Amino acid sequence: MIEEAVRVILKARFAIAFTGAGISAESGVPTFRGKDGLWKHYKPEELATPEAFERDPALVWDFYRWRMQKILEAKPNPAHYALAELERLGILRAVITQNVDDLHHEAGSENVIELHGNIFRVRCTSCSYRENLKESGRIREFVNSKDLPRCPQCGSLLRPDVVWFGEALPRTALERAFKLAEKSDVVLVIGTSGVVYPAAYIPYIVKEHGGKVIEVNVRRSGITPIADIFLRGKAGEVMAKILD
Ligand code: BV8
Ligand code: ZN
Repeated sequence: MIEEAVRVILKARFAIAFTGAGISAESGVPTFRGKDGLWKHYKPEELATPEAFERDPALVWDFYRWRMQKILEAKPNPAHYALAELERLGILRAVITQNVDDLHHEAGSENVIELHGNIFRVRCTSCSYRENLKESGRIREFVNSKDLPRCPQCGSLLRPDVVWFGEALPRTALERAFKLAEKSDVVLVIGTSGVVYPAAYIPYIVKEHGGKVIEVNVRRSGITPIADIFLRGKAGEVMAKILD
């Protein structure tokens, strides 16, 4: 099956990757669903929604600070590096990710579309202030502080620049992702349960336009029914083999 997948990828006219939390599992970043998933201990509705932030911003900030800390300790794994290498070789045109952990950038991927935002970016709940904490060097200050972060421009609460349930995805990112999917003849789907929409449409759009779907996952997912090739296994291990 791996040889078949390599043949399809090498023959591709326009290949993209679509990734979820599973690609970062081997980097030590907790996934959302599944046996040790985040949502086991927390309910998404209690944390990743505008209502939750409205009701208890301190609880939501505790959750995101905890996740920022986990992600800061994480390094890209061979799956992230393999996608960056495939892009460098001109085989992969873009990575469309649901992840907010910035590990694709860290691994060297250039053309990354973040459908659900980025945990290291914050934005003001009132004015247009945005800050990339990695660029401003304020991550440590943010992660270690116990107070609610305030906007330096207008004093209102800052929030994580990620997409919560019930919120629209960033329009430009979503439009770019849909356009790329329409043009793709191969999509490499790695580590997603394929249950969150509209992101999960991406592989379906490739399929509808006659493209091939190659899935890498440790178990079946919402995408497996349309997968032309299903490579059961850990993303890091399978992608390392594909690159060989
Ligand atoms: C929207 C970001 C409308 C922040 C996340 C009721 C009200 C409102 C909306 C809805 C509703 N009911 C349904 C909806 C739609 C909803 C939705 O799809 N819900 C699902 C759960 C049913 N979608 C939304 O709300 C979206 N917005 O619809 O707005 C709208 C439109 C216009 C105008 C206004 C409003 C917003 C969705 C984005 C939500 N944000 N998080 C943060 O990260 O904290 S969701 C969260 O799930 C993450 O973003 C994550 O990326 C995403 C998907 O999860 P996965 O990445 O797939 O991860 P998961 O843990 O599920 O799976 C991991 C997979 O990896 C598994 O398959 C596992 O087997 C595999 N794996 C594990 N280890 C490995 C591995 N594979 C390989 N190797 C390994 N080692
Ligand atoms: Zn402000």
